[in-house]
Amino acid sequence: MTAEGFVPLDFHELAPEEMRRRAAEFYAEIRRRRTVREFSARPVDRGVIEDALRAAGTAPNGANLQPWHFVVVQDPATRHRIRDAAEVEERAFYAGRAGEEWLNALAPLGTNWQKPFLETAPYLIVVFAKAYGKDASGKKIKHYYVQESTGIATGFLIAALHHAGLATLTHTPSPMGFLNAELRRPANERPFLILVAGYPAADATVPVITKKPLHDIATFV
Ligand code: IYR
Repeated sequence: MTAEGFVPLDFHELAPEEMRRRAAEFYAEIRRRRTVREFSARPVDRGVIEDALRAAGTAPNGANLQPWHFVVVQDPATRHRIRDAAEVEERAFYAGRAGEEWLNALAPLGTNWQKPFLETAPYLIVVFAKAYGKDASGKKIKHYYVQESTGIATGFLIAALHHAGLATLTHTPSPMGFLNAELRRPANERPFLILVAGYPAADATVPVITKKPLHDIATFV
């Protein structure tokens, strides 16, 4: 993990037309990504998940300390318990804990407290952010930009799974502390989100939403 000197950058320069073509091609592919809430139980090759996690692990991060851990949950009994625990929190959230403004913002998405996908989809990837590390003797190692780093890695993971032809759902039961006990993760690991991954159900639908145009999300100065 620690740098051991420097090597030449493995940079592949593209011709300008090729660069434009690839930029447009990537946008065309990534814009088709949709958050899916209805999953098929069809199995997915574990190697695809492993490569997507390897891709996530290449994300830029604070001091290259790689402050994340991914727990891939396939076991049906564990998923059943995660669903039960998540639905307890979600029930309270949708019954009012979220507050009126938040619930109004979510209304167009058609979400509710029920989370059947936590049991249907073949994989739950529980992303943990490691608040600090530990060396061999148990001494704390300070981590930097933990949330940013884990967020970037999760973005890579979502893009990699989409690129591989799978659907995902970023699920954030709130609070998520139960995931430490359920998955026996240490206290320095904080649940970040659950990424549900698999094939969409054959009859899956998604809400009609729009993305802001470039001029609303970017300013060139
Ligand atoms: N955790 C809830 C609520 C939720 C919150 C946001 I912000 C969303 O974009 C979607 C859902 C749930 O998972 O239903």
